[in-house]
Amino acid sequence: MTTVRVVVGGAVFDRGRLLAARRSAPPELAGRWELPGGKLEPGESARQALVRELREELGVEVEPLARIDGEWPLKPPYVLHVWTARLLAGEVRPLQDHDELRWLTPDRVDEVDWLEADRPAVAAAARLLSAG
Ligand code: 523
Repeated sequence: MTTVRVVVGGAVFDRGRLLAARRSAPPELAGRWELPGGKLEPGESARQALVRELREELGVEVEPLARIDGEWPLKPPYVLHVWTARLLAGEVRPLQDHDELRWLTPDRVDEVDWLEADRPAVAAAARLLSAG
């Protein structure tokens, strides 16, 4: 039996908008948009991994808030978990893995081409934002 391995993505909120990040690599994912994040390292919690990944990739500090219900399959053995997070400090910049960042209001989240696995969590995040 293979144990699933978690990739954590962040639904980062700031002033009523959701952050979308366009991947620059690998070639098969480049140009698609995601909730930024990455694989958990050994011994790390999802919250810790999210804080680390967003610091590395975007140069910001975030506070993870709550997990969005659900788990979405990626290339085995990986599965995607998504947490909402609040921007604490800094301005997002595409330092690693991304070539464009966009802040989307909830009515506009469908304007970018999200990776398949992210779509249900993006819809849930937009509902949370709309609900205020
Ligand atoms: N996804 C995905 N959605 C999403 C993330 C963060 C990741 O579908 N929001 C997929 C894309 C990759 C896999 O999960 O197939 C691993 O994500 P990646 O490459 O961002 O994880 P890293 O940065 O931890 O990977 P390494 O470069 O291998 O360390």
